[in-house]
Amino acid sequence: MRVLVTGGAGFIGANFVQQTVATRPDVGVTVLDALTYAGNRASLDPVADRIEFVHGDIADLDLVDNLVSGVDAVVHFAAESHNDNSLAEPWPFVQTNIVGTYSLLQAVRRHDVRYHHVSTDEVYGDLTPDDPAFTETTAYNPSSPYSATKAGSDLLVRAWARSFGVRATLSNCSNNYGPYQHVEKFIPRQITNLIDGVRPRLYGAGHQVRDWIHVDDHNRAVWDILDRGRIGRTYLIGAEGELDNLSVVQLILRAFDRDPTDFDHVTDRPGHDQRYAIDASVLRDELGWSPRYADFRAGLADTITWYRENENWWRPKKADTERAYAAAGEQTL
Ligand code: NAD
Ligand code: TDX
Repeated sequence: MRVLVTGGAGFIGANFVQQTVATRPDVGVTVLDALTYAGNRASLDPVADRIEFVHGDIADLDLVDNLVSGVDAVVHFAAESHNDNSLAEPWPFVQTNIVGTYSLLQAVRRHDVRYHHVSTDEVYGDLTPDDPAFTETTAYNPSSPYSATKAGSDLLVRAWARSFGVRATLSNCSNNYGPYQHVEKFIPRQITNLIDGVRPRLYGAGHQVRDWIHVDDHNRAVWDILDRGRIGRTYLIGAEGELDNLSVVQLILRAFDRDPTDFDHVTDRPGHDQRYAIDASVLRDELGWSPRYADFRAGLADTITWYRENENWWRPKKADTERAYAAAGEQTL
């Protein structure tokens, strides 16, 4: 079997490729990645001689058609993935997340190739503290340009499955953490700030809640869906990891032996979603999946160790990332 992994030089895609090479010697992997600011060839160094790497854009119809014709399945991770960037400049999100997904769907339709679409719980909008968690039937209600373009891409997949019989599955996962995550994202930003002696930066009061899952567990679920998922279905992936942002910052500070009040409140994100939470009971009951990182604190400790030991991986991106936050107007409150 050969799989085409789009976005395989990104955080979750690279983890999927590493996991696949480690656990499935019978699966050949081709990565298609445009190496945007978020892509990093070094994330594939541990498996570089075991995979084929193609540098290109998922919106390139001819390239994608050619690559899809030679594989048995496509796992689509490539995206513009950062909410704050989508508020500063939405266009790349429309182009990659919607037009890029269209390009892949046309190719899998033409060559009758199995397709798995990786998406986010943000398509459902946000919850109040008392709402029940998202399920597969929660209505779409995205808030940001990022989540709106992911919602648009999900709806294209559902339409191509129903109208053209594309053999597709979808997954909507909660917030991932773990090694190789770009330093623009919440957890690696605070860890690398502390390594640099800079105070963590919490948006607003920090009462927003995210449902954290280790990236290894996300990708084990993706493989379960590829192996045994029902065609046409959506699966929600989450590990019952709800925590507010303030608590996460305090856990990171404690792991660095710092005072838990030693952080700054900074400008809040416009339209900031209040709470995400996943009900993963379909995935657990139907496919028998369960997370191995049931304890967020243990996963966080492993992640901090990884960033301490892999400064050469993240250091080249750190200064530009912080410059972009400053240029976007982030200020200490
Ligand atoms: P990321 O930003 O770390 O990586 C995205 C990758 O896609 C990069 O390697 C980038 O170079 C590549 N890419 C971007 N535009 C491309 C294009 N036009 N053509 C080819 N490659 C392109 O993102 P991530 O956090 O790894 O997210 C991967 C997927 O998982 C996304 O679809 C995202 O919506 C979804 N997701 C992410 C999370 C999370 O917490 N990070 C949670 C749920 C779902
Ligand atoms: O410096 C920060 N301070 C802060 O308080 C940053 C970067 C973020 N935050 C807050 C905003 C969010 O409430 O932390 C929370 C997490 O922020 P992000 O890491 O930007 O993630 P989020 O916006 O929740 O989206 C993530 O999860 C769903 C991924 O980036 C998406 O790709 C995924 O779909």
